[in-house]
Amino acid sequence: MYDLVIKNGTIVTAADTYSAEIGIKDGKIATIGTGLEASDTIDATGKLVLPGGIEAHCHIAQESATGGMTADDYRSGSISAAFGGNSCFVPFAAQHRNMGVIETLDLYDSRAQGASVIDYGYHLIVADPTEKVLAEELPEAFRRGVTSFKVFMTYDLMKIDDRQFLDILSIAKENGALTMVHAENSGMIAWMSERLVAAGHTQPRYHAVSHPALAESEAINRAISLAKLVDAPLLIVHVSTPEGAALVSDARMAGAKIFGETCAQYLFLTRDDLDRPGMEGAKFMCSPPLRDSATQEALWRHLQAGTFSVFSSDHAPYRFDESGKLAKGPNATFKQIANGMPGIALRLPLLFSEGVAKGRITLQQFAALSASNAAKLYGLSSKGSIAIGMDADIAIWDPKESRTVKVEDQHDNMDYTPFEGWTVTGWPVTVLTRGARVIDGGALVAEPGHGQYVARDKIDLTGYPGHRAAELDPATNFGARIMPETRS
Ligand code: DUC
Ligand code: ZN
Ligand code: ZN
Repeated sequence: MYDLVIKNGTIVTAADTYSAEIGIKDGKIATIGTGLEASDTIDATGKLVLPGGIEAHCHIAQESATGGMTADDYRSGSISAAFGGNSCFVPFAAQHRNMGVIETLDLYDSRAQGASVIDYGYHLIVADPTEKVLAEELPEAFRRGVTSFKVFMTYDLMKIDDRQFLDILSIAKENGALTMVHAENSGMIAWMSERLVAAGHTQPRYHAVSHPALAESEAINRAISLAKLVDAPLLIVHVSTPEGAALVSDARMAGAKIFGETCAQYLFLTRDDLDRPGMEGAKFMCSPPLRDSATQEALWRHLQAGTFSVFSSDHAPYRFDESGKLAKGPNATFKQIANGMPGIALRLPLLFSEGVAKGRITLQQFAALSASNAAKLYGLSSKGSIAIGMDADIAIWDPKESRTVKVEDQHDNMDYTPFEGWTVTGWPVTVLTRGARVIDGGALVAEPGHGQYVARDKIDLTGYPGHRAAELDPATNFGARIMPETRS
């Protein structure tokens, strides 16, 4: 009756842990019960059966505004993600200046189609919000199932100003989309960088100095204020400071439609990693930068307390050679080195090992952070849980398996991992996307092209009272209608 049955495992969802069998038919979870029969069986004795991970922040086949290309394409990036327990991912499709949004999505479709082994969607990066983009192309992107738009408050070739930010927030709100923001104060970073470089402080470690914590908290405060003005949903990506996390937490407590994400590197690495000999520190450069151990502890507490809806890798792979980190030579200043590090395969094993195995988070929190929250927030309605009718996107974990991370065991296109030598306990051994094995017993068994594009739904804001700015409310602003109605 079923195509596949998973037997003898312990099912873990964001709500429960229990023993049952899962019957899969036509790529969906058809039943959950006992005594199920099928021609194909997975014996999950001693294993945890979790929703397949959803990696919601990664840079795949993406060129930067200055032309550098990430080392991973949709084939290698998706394979690496799958080995790390993910059955779906949502990389970015990056609009650059003078590019259209639809042109951007077509380009990324051509890069992803036939290449990915797991299902995928895109967040759109908006760097050039022309009138046409705002009026026609963002709504069209939304109709194509691209229901989240990322903007930058820093980087000369990417950043938008506050007025453009308000335009995007309100168009996104009108359509039911979620805006995401890279929140750092551009002027502070430029000012610090100029002075550091002029004084000869050019090594990778000064990257951390050039991005003060205040640059993040100022920008997060401004971004939240802009979102509150128009009562639009906003997700602050890669929050790296306690001050930034507190702003997210306060806004959420007040009922605003504000969401937060943090990433593995901010919990597991510190700026001391940037202070390695020669150019080695370049391997640990990302933006916002790594902070300190007190920050790690504070971010763990926010993760435990629910400030962060999403926990991501921000996989931004640039090799430690002329194609990546060393493109501007071995003596490049920190300003000339690509920002980002790999991590798509280790996000979940690290979270399991340091989080669940060490008693910092529950299995339910792990399921929520690995898949369920991202599915809800990003409109992946058929994914992110183990329930009848959902896609059979499943990761089977051996909670006892212990591994030491080595670059030669990785499946991305990278020549280093920032987590070299870490020992992790708990490992995803089998991964299914829509009922088909992608990873089986630790080996890749799916072909590129197995992964399909997923058109996402609008964001569900049920339960968020939002923020009513008196100046935007016709009842208190002398009847001025400034915001369009939200489409249903
Ligand atoms: N922002 C990201 O989200 N990823 C890599 C670098 C950056 O600035
Ligand atoms: Zn960013
Ligand atoms: Zn990123």
